[in-house]
Amino acid sequence: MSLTQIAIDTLAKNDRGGFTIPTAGLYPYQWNWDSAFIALGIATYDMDRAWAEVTSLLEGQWPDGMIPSIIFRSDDPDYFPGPSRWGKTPGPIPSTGVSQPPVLTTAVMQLTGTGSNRDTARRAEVFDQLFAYHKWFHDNRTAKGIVATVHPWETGRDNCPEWNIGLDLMQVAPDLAPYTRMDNKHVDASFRPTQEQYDKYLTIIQFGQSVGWDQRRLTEEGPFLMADPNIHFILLRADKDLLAMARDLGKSADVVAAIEGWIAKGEAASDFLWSEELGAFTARDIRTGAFSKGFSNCSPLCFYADTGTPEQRARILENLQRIASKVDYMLPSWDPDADEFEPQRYWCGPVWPQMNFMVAQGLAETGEDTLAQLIRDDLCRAIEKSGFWECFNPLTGEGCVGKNFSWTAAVWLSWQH
Ligand code: 9YW
Repeated sequence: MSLTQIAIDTLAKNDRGGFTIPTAGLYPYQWNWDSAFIALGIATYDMDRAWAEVTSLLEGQWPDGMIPSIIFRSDDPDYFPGPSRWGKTPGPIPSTGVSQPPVLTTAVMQLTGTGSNRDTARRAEVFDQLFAYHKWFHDNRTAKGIVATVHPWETGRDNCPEWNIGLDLMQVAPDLAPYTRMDNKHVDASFRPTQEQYDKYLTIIQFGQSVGWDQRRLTEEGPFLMADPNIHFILLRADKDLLAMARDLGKSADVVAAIEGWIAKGEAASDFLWSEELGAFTARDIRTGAFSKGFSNCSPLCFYADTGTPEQRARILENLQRIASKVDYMLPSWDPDADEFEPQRYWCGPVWPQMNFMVAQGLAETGEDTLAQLIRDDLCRAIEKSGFWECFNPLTGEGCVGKNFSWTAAVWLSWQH
């Protein structure tokens, strides 16, 4: 059977009726940014079903505009922390209390086409909800003028070493309620975050619950507060797409001006994330100003967001060339020359399909075609060698963590059409 057919079958098996789970067992719910990539993959063969992926995700939007990282339409004992651990949340469907990188608007732009064939009816159907989601980031998840994150899970890059400087400032809650991890029952524990990291992740959840998931209080008073280049660049790109959508739909001058303001704020914030020492955009602790210590796979998303100075972009390209000479499969999630590089441990080294997708798109859009092609080809080689895994060892191309993974199948399909 062709890999394209296996990809379609993988997405069909992970379909739970209008929404798609990342993979059975390990992740049995709908995840926010996963659904955006999944929609792009499904759109290559079934546009109506692809659109349902978008609208089902929007069904979980909170009254304050947030779209949570996970929507719990059931309570699956195989997953922890599920709805009972997150507690009562204000949304229409039980959910987590943090968000994820807001790639949805850019996916909607791509799904609804360009030129005279564009689907303005579908854009109009979701515009207000997308606007409210972006507004939530700019109003409720902003600290010192920078879009912030309050939880490593919100960044989509759970245990990336970027978060260590913020986690080191935190104490595990002395009254942390006991719990049993489920992730390590499904997959090799050496691929997953450590126990101390999990205790801190759960400590932040306990804090969120203690303030009734008031998102401003979580941002201002919570135990963890960092700026993330992943959320930053994805939101900046999405703000630009939202602006194009607003103009296309003839939205009011106030709406257009609000989005223009968010873009100006985002452009200014790129410099905040720039580490001159590393020649990279890195995470920073917002309270202390400390930079993280490595080049990650979201550093080159400056191309995707079309931001950064020519000098900054040139140094990012130099770093990419250096890293390409160290690994067999681009693009590792953490710098192979940095101390905490571990080629099999989740966000400490493995190649992530959705990141290669966005990085390659940004490089291609800005004329860096050779690198874009390398980043596409290397992921395709890893898939051809190992199958549709969640992520891949950048030294060997072996699959890591979850099998039969939806976004890997979706990225494959997006690139075949
Ligand atoms: C977890 C579903 C999610 C992704 C995240 C990834 C992982 C879940 O899986 O987090 O329990 O650790 O880090 O980006 O959305 O695919």
